[in-house]
Amino acid sequence: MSLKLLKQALNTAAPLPRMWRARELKDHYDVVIIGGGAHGLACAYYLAKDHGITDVAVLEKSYIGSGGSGRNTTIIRSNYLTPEGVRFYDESVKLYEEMAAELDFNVMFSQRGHLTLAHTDAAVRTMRRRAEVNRLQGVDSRLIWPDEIKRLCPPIDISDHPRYPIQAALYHPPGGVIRHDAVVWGYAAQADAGGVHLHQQTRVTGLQMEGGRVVGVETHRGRIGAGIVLNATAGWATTIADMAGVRLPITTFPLQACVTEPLKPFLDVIIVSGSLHVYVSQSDRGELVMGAAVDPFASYALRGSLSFIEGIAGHMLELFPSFAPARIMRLWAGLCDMTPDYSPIMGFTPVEGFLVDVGWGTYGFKAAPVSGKRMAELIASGQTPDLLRPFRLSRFAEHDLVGEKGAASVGH
Ligand code: PYC
Repeated sequence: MSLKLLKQALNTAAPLPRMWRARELKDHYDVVIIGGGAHGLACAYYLAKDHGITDVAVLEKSYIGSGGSGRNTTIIRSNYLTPEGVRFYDESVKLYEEMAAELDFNVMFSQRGHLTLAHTDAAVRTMRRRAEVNRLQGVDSRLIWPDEIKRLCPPIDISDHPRYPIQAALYHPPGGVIRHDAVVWGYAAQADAGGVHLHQQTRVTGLQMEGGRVVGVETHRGRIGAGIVLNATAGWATTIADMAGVRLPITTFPLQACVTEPLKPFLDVIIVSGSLHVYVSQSDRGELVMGAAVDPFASYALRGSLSFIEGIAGHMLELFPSFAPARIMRLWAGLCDMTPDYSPIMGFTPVEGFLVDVGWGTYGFKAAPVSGKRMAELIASGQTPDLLRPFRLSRFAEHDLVGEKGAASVGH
């Protein structure tokens, strides 16, 4: 425990300082960011820190981190399939590695290694290709075989008894897990310290347009003028974009996840099976954090379902028969905005002043630092950074897609 924390704990008379303040809503900001998740907060933080742009508001309709940032299964990795994706997520992993020092907040990043299992010849070929692409970009990934998988993960069943025996895995040592709400709180605290206004419980009801550009945001608390508006929402990305008359190629699906009761630590790698549609890691509280494929229908439901529990339990037990006695304690869903190529959309839109950081599917949390940093650079310079160019909205009209389905981890 740090000395600062110990002094605070012993000093019961002085209330703990708030990590960010509630401020008056001003009638104009240079930049208004819609969405108080890790992406919106990271962008606000980097605008202030890297570019001295502090006249910034983050509008969140609920509490910060209440969307995908607080609902994901906290996996960080950069073992993607396309060179564009690998380069982009690799910068994010590097920013995550420095985050605790950068934000002066313990985000509990644990780089314990990430294994994507292959159960078919076709999956082995895809993993081999991913390993090659990763290594060409300087990212640590390699194909490993069942004996090494068993050494890294003793409880896994590598026998030929399961319906889909394990043939190989893509091993990515830098992959890890992190405390997701600490990331949100760390960015929020430092954005606030940099002068950014965080407005929770502030719902956007419309955008104001003048002469083909966006000039303001209507909220249920009143109108705010804005130089730039960034849509950094998930689930409501198309709703907000519609307000500016911008059509996004996005469909929203729920992704469910669950945790078991806490167990003694026994699983210190992350295991993903794209074929069985399951992934699992053990949290520092001992819970098994598990998820599956997105629901097979578009919806905005945030609750878990019995069919999800039945499916995940069956598939998980094929990999880990010893999980059988573990009880599932909680389940929930998050909203995943899927694009046709399973890559996000970042940058300018045809409407002047209206920018997007959307379409994050099932991989948004792991990209928050890099998208925040590079979107801040784009806003400050008016130029699209090289790392973001492949993910521009116009790629769909230009037939220049970035196909990442083979690395999405989760079935879609
Ligand atoms: O892309 O690593 C991933 C992931 C895990 C769970 C959902 N997406």
